[in-house]
Order: sequence, then C-alpha cells, then structure tokens
Amino acid sequence: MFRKTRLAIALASSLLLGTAHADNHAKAAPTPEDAAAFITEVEAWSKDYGEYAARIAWVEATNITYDTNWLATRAAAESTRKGVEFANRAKDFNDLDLPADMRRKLEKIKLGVNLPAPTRDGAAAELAAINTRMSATYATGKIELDGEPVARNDLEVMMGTVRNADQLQEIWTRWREVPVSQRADGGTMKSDYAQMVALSNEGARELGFADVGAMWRARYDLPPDDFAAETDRLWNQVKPLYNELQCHVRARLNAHYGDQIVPLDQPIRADLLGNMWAQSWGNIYDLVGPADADPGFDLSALLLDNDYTAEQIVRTGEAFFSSLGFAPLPESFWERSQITKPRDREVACHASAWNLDGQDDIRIKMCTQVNADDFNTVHHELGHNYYQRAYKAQSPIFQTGANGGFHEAIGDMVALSITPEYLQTIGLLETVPDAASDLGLLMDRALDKVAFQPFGLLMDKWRWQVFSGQLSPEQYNDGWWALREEYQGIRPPVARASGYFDPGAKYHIPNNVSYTRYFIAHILQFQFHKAACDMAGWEGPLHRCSVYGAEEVGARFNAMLAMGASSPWPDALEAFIGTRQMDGSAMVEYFAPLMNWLQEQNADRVCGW
Ligand code: X8Z
Ligand code: ZN
Repeated sequence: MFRKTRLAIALASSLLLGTAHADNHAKAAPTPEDAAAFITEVEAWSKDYGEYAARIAWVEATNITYDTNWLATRAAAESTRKGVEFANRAKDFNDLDLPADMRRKLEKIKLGVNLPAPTRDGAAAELAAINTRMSATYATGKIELDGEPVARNDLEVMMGTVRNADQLQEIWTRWREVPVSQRADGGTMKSDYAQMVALSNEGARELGFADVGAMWRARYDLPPDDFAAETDRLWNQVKPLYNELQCHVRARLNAHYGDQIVPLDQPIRADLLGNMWAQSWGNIYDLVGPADADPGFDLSALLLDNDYTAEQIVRTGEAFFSSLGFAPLPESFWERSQITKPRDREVACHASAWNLDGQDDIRIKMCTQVNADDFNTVHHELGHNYYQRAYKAQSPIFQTGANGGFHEAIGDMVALSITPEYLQTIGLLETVPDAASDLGLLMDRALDKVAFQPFGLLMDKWRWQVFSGQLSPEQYNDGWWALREEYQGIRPPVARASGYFDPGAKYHIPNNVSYTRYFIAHILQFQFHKAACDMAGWEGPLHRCSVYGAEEVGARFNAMLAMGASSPWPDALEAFIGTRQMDGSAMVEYFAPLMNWLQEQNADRVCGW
C-alpha cells in the first residue's frame, strides 16, 4: 500500500523534472549488500547529524530565546524529514532474508521517528514549529499568585508543602491556565496540540501505522495490541494495592480537611495529594503515614540540616554508582551540566539527561532543589547517563534502552537502595530506625511508587485515544478526567469546562514524550532491586536492602546496560536478573506488609469511588 504511494510520488516528481523516460525500467530487487550500505548510511547520519541536533537542542533547552527556538525548529524538522525518509527506505528490504542484527536495525529505523511528519513539502517544518511552540509555552508560561510572578519550579514545590485547600486550589488552577492562554496569533497550546495530532497521524499512516499511538506501542518487541494487553496485565497485578492505598489516603485526608473538602464517597481532590499532577504522593506522608511507625527522619530536612548543595546531591549520586564499580563521571559532566536553575534566562526546568556526542559528553539538565524529591530525581537522571555511557560502543541505532522502560528504571533501581542504613553510611542519618518503623518506611515508598502506577498508565491511554480519534479536541479534557477518575480515583478541585486542556499542564504532553515507559519502569525497578538484593546475598526485607558497594551487582547490571537495544528486551532482562518476563509480583512482594496493614485500616471503611 505504502510502496505504491512512494512510487507514485517518485513518478510525479520525475515527470516534473522531465526525466520520466530515463527511469522507466523496473528497479532491480535490493540485495543484502544494499541493505548493509543503507544501514551504514543511517548510522553515519545519525552519529553526525544527531550530535549537531543534540547540541542545538541543548542550547535551546538551557537558554530559550526566539533564536534558539528557531534553530531547534530547523534541526528538529531536518531530523524528522530525514528519519521519515530512512523509515520509508528501510521498507525496501522487507522481503530480504537478513541476519538478525541487520533485520533488527531495519525494524528500529522504521520506528525511529518519535512523531513522523508526512512527506509532503513543508510538513516536517510545520510540525517542528508546533512542537517548539508547545514546548516553550510549557517551559516559560508565566504564572502569578496574588499579582506576583512565581517561578514554575517553586509552584511545583509549593504543591508539596502548602496545606491550605484554597491556596492549593489556586496554585493548581493557575498552573492550568497556561495551556489555554492565547498567544498574539490567537493560537493556544491546545490548538497546537490538535494540529500536531492531525499532522503526525498523517505521517504515521504514510509509514503504514494505524496512528501515532500504534507506532509508539510497537516499540516493545511485541505486536502493538499485545503490548497494550501486557500493560493491563501488569496494572491488574498492582491495582489491589493501589486501591487500598487510595482508600486509606482518602480517609486520612478526610480527617485532616473534613467532609466538605474530602467526601468519603468521592474521588480525591487532585490538589490535595502533594504534587502538581497527583502523580506521586510522598509529600503528604505527614498526613497519611502510620502514627505508630514513624521512621523518625525526613530526608528533605536531613539534607537541609546537613547544608547539602545541589552539586553535593549529584556527587552523592555519582558515589553510589562508583560503589557499584562504574567509572566516575567525566570532568566535562561537571563543566557542562545545568545542575541549578540559571537566574538570568529562560530554561526548561523539567529534569533530563543527555549524551551529546554518543560517547562521553554526558550531562544532566535540572533546576535541582535541595529536597527528597530531587535527591531521587538526581539518581534517576544519573541512571540515564550511566546507561548512555555503558552502551556507547553500540551502533547509533542501538544506542538506547532495551525498551523505554529500562531507561527509566536504572536510576530508580539505584534510588531504591537509599535506605536508612545507607543514609547512615554516608553520614546523613545518625540513628537507623528499628523494625518498628518498617510500615512507615514502606508507606513513604508506596506514596511515591504505588500511587504513581495508575497515572503512569493513563497518560498514554489518553494519548492512544487521542491519536486513534476516539477523543476529538472538544473531548480532550473530559476524556482526560474520565481516565483520571477511573484509574486514580481523583477529581479536579473545581469543575473543569471542556475548553480547558489539563493534559497540557504535564510536561510530557506538550513535549511528546511517551509515558508508558515510566509505568514499565516502576514494574521493572522492583524486579531489578529484588534480583540485585539476591545477588548481594541480602536476606532481610527488600525495603531495607541497599546494594551500595555491591560490585558483583554492578558487573551484572553493566552487562545489561552495555547491550543497549541490540537485542530484544527479554534478552537484556535475562542478562541481569535471569528471567525474561516483566512481572509486577516483585513490587507486590516489596509492599506486602503494608498491604496487610492497609487492609486492616480499611476494614471498616467503604472503599472505591
Ligand atoms: O520525567 C521524568 C524524569 C525525566 S525522564 C524526571 N519522570 C516522570 C515525571 O516526572 O513525570 C520521572 C518519573 C516520572
Ligand atoms: Zn527519565
């Protein structure tokens, strides 16, 4: 089908050029040598243009101006145009019998463009301009509280510290005005988003996919429908635990805020959960933690009491990886990273990790604040950097995670080893709480990790519905809240008119970063952690296990990381933990004592929403 389209386009342009007569004989069937030459061409272009585009993207993300947006748009358009061309050409080799390695590279090339543009003239540039605009709107959108401008970064922190429901509602609603505020040209992030969906779907269909959602789901070495079913299977493993947690948290918020604000038969108000997106709830531990099992310390407070700086947090993260046997970060990491927010310019504060040259020029870009959330995020980002460096010897086509979930799980696995015992080892905590505090420690983790899972899943469920056309632009917001209610059991603090675009208030939507990767990562990191603790000979409860200093774990870990995406992900999983299946039971096992406690707490409560 697509082949026909391409031939038709080629024919039309050769007619225009008046050269139709010269090309009239049939093209010779491609050979394995042609395929090898094609792959070499893609690899060389990816390495060369990839570095150029990455440096432009870095300059833009760390200094957002008219000109850097212009440059970033140019480079993104060219990357898309070329990526789509390669994806199309890769299909020429569909019928060839090729070695597995070459076949895998060709399949990766077909899936290589995040958002494909149609091949017609100007489409890639138009799509790139839309994406730059959405991204810049998210990063730089201005928000005022009481008539004063407030940094977005500070608002995110306030959602975790403020305990006044009216003030929380105010911050929450202001944040969500950005995606619908009108530019001088009359457009909004919402109108851009709808245009982006139409254009990229057109591109995906030209490439032979049903829509962009199907293309994203195809990146997991499984047929797209099987992958969606796999995520549902994993969710069903964890859902009973989430439902108990939601029920308990609602009851405790009810005790704090009263029946008016937290009615016991309703989903929970999304602004009361300690996070701008209600995606992880660790910041309300003080309201919902078990009273008689307090671990007796608060990581944010410990960092402040010990005068930690942002850079020290990063050095601490590096030291953990060094203890596993990884080489120190290069000097250039320290010279070139953006660790704290610059005062004098606009930047994209959302944390990310980069490899600029496909080799050793690794960096993080953060607006690090000294608190527990960012302590974890630093480990998360460094995980990306160590993975990038570990697979640098692979072909550029394989320089990525075994699947997206692996990339997001590396640093998180390490952060699961931030136990009280570990904090004592590095001199942050004086006294390790005894076993009586275990429920508190588990609750703290569950508020971050278990609470996250339905959000991790629904972000892309929403996008799958949007890309498939099940949700029209008029239905974007209602469809979003239907999923938020169904999966998370939360609701907006005030009724949301359908004209709003609340999904656009979350970084990964305007930036088109697929999100199932984080859901998968939350499953995988517990599998990794359990296996790593076994390797290290740990015999106690999993939440007390830290693999700090376990070089034998580091060696096995590195074996998986060095593979990049060169083999299907079950091979990578097997290289590290010896099994080939993703499985939520490691997460369930980790939280089993908490599950028992939650069930007791909820025994006389009416759960559900
Ligand atoms: O976006 C991130 C990282 C960068 S890959 C900071 N995360 C998701 C989020 O913030 O929504 C990490 C957890 C989920
Ligand atoms: Zn990440």
